[in-house]
Order: sequence, then C-alpha cells, then structure tokens
Amino acid sequence: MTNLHNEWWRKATIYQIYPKSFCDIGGKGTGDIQGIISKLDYLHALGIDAIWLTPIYCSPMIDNGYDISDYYNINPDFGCMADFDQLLLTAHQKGIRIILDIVVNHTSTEHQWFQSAIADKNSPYRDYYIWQDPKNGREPNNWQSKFGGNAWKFDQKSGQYYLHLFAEQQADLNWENPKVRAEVENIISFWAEKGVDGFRLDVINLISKQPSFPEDESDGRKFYTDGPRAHEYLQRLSESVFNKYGSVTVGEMSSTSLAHCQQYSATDATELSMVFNFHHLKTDYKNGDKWTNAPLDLLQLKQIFNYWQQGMYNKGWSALFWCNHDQPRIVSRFGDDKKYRVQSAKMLANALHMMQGTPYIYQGEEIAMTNPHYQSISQYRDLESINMHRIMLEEGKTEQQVMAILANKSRDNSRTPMQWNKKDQAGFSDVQPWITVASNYPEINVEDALLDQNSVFYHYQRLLILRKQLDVICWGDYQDLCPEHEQLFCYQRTTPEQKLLCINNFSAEQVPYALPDSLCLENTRVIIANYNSPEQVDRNGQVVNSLASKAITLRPFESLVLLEAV
Ligand code: TEU
Repeated sequence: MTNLHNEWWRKATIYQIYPKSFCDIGGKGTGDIQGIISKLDYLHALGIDAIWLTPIYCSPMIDNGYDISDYYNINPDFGCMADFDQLLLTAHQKGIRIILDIVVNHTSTEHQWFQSAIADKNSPYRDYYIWQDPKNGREPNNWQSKFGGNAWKFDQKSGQYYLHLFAEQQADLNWENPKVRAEVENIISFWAEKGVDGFRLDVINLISKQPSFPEDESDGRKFYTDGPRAHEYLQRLSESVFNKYGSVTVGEMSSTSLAHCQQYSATDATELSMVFNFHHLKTDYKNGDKWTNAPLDLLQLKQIFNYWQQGMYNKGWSALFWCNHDQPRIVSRFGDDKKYRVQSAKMLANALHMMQGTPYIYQGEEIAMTNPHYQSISQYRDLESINMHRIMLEEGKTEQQVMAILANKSRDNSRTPMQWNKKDQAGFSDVQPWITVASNYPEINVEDALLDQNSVFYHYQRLLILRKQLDVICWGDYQDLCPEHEQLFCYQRTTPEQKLLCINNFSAEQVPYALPDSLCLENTRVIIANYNSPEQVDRNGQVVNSLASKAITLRPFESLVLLEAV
C-alpha cells in the first residue's frame, strides 16, 4: 500500500487556467502560452502547487479545445511546442507542476481518424467511433447530447449514425476497440515522457457505453455513466502509464456515485488519484434542471458535502472546487457579488478549503471575479449557451426570461478575460478580446488586489499556507455541526491532536450561533476569518486571535475558522 503522507498532491492546491481567457501576449484577442509564462510569478506568489491547463492541442475550437483534432501538437492560437516546453521548464523551476487536460471520450470530427472513418466504411479507423444503423428509420435510441438534442448524427453516405454525447463535432470514441485504448496510452505517454506531471481526464466516467445501446425512459445517461468497463479501462491506464510515470490524475466524473468514486480514487492507486463530482453544484437547480433560476438549497448543499466528505474519508480522495470553466462564478452564485462581494468570496473560500481533498482555484476566483451579467445573446460564445437559447425560446420562454437564465447559468460566465488591471480590456489583451470583458474590471483586478492586504487574493494565499501547516485540514474526519440550520454551514474536522471548526454564515443577515459545549475556549484560536483586520492573523497563518465567549453573532457572510489543540 502506498504511503498516503508521501503523496505531494494531498496537501496541494491546484490552479486551473483556461488559456483562451488568461493572458494574451500575441495580440490576437485570445490568450496564449507565453501569456501564461508571463504570469508564473503571480501564481507562485499565490502559493499554488500545480496548474491544470484546459486543452491546448490542435482543435477547430468548436468547444474551445475539448474537440481535439491532433493530440500531439499545440494549437497555433496558443503557440507552439517550443512555447509549451518553455512553460514546463519555467514552471518546474518555480516549483509549479503542470497537469494537462486529456479529452479521450471523444475527438473532434476534424481529427484524421474521424475523417478517414467517415470517408470510408472499410477504413481501419471506422471502428474507432461508435456507429449504429437506423432503428425504424430513426436514431438508434433516444439518448440526449449534453449540449441539447439527440446524441446521434446521421451520415448520409454510409447510412449509419455516429454517437456524440456532446456537440455533433465531438464524436465519441469506441473504447471497446483495443486499438483505441492503445492510442490513448500512446498519447498520454507522449506527454508524460515530456515531463508533464499529471492529467485531468475529461468526462472519463463516460467512456464505457452499454453495448446494446438501449432506449431509455430518460436521457440515456444511465447507460453510459460509470459504464460496465470504466474501471477496467482506468486500471489498465493506471498500470501502463500513470503509475509508470508517477502522474497525478484527476478524473472528471459526470453524474457519478460515491461507490464508483471510492473505487476510481481508491488509496491503493489502482485507478486515479482523485475525482471531481458535481452534485454540490446542482443545489441551485429547480427539479434537477440546470436551465432554471432557483436559490441555493443550503440544507441540500450541506447534506451532499457531508455524504461525500464522510464517504470518501479513508477510502478515496476528492477534488474540491466551486468554480471551473463550465460553472458560473461562485461569488455571484452562492455569495453576494455586490455589497458583500469580498466577505462572501472569502467565506466561500473558507467553507471549501477547510474540507478534505485537493482544492482547485479557477483563474480569477482568487480576486473574486463575478459573472459578467451580459445583456444580449450576441455577447455569448459558448455553443451550449447558444443551443439552449434557441431551445428555450422554442419551448416558449421569452427572450427576457432566457437572458435571465443565461446570465446565471451560461458557461461563458467563467470564460470572460482575466482581469489583470484597470487598463483597456482589463490588461488581458491590447485588442478586442474574443469575449467581452466584465465591466467591473476597474474595481476588480489583480493589480488592486495585490496592493490591498485585505484582498481576497491574500485570503487565498493564507488558506494555502494553512493547508500545508495543519494536518487536521488534510487528514481530519468531518462532522456537520448544524445540518438543519437554514443560514449557517458549520463543520468540524478532527484528528487525535487537533480539532478545527469552520463556521460560515451563508446569509446577508446577522445570525447568532453557540459554539459546541465540548469546545475548550482557552485552547482555541481563530486562525482565519473574513472580517478580521490583517494584523489579527499574520501572513504565515500564525495563531493570534481568540474568542471571548461561545455565544457569537455572525455578521453577513461572516466566516471563522477555529483551531483547538486537543
Ligand atoms: O464537461 C463535462 C460536462 O458534462 C459538463 O460540465 C458540461 O459542461 C455540462 O454538463 C453542460 O451543462 C467537460 C468539459 O469540462 C467541458 O468544457 C466540455 O465541453 C465537455 O467535457 C466536453 O468535452
């Protein structure tokens, strides 16, 4: 059995970069690899251990790189292989590891494998993809694409359909074919050989489909999610590639279950290092539907975290995250992006970063960037948003209603250019960017955050230090202290030596709270808070604050983290 305490990523924090929106050095209006290199010192100052780069390979960019047409080369929009090698080297010199996104559930339909497969039914690449004959003159079944509409696309020439769980330009690979699995091993080995430290595996729990492709009473997901051979495929990859190179791996798990995630990320390293799941980010859906505007259900959120934190304890390992390139900004979503922007962003950071797992920070989260509140469909770029705009109008919603939903739910909310400073285009680019900068960049930007000792940036910096210093954050067990409370989210983490309490007010009201009887105030200190003046908690996370009484009143979005030496 591996010694868990030796695995660097269990005490690490990973920063996600969406290169297209991070920093444009080349003056094209889209970010590039040289832009990332120019910001490595900034990331080093934040204190992160690794960067996850969303896909940078050749791609027609229908889905911004999640549609790969060549796995072995860099998209010229981002730079060239020499740029990538320079990034890898420079990051390593600064002690920052690089994790690449691997998208192997599907390829772009412009990939030469697909081009050959569609050109000729007898091509050796035909069986790289999933083809089915029509059923009763229609699609083979009713499975739905994650981006809206049926998941099968008809090919006139061969008279067959191919499967695409995402856009029709993203054809699903046929993992039943051993040649496909060998190609995937080669691709990952190529990047591991270069010195890449790890991989984020896109929708990796969708790679094994139920081979009879049954009709479903719903959208079909139960026939391809955590499918029959998913674990077997990952075990082979782990044996032949990940373990050989010592790669850290994080699997993106769509609509998964705890039992599967315990196995995917089991501590014996037979499959992956850790897993993303999304259940906590469906707590503001109405009846399970993303395309609705509903308030956060805090009780449900707490229940989900409790279930996963306890369920993964000593069994698997979770990736902790509020934000990524597919999710709206958390401060606009579960916080208050106006009056209490700074307080609520810090509170949300505490609530997540005190849990067990490896936290991920999505670019701009560390300065509490907000949703851009776009006013017109012409400002949206994401194909999912554009599809859903059409579909929701067809369903009878008004333009105004649809715009209100997109303003909260569109994936473009997180894809606006990184706000570096007050200059034109927020310092992201010298030209008009590919997507409109959020108009609040004169107030919310990196330059100002770095000048303000009370900024969200320095709060994150302290959280990252605390995670390294305090074993209880990494190893403690998890207990919800007030699962029924409508406004507060309070939990406790415990090891034999330490107890940590994370107390968070998710409301804009003052809320009284009584700390647990068992807590010994004399031995308890506030180690990080969001209403503190900076001198109360020093930059090294040193313990300097104490509480006078167990009866406390939390201010709007107030958060306190208490440490008791037991
Ligand atoms: O996302 C997988 C995924 O299913 C979602 O997060 C998706 O955006 C959501 O279900 C739509 O409502 C991954 C990538 O993160 C995403 O950017 C890609 O578009 C997708 O896979 C396809 O590769």
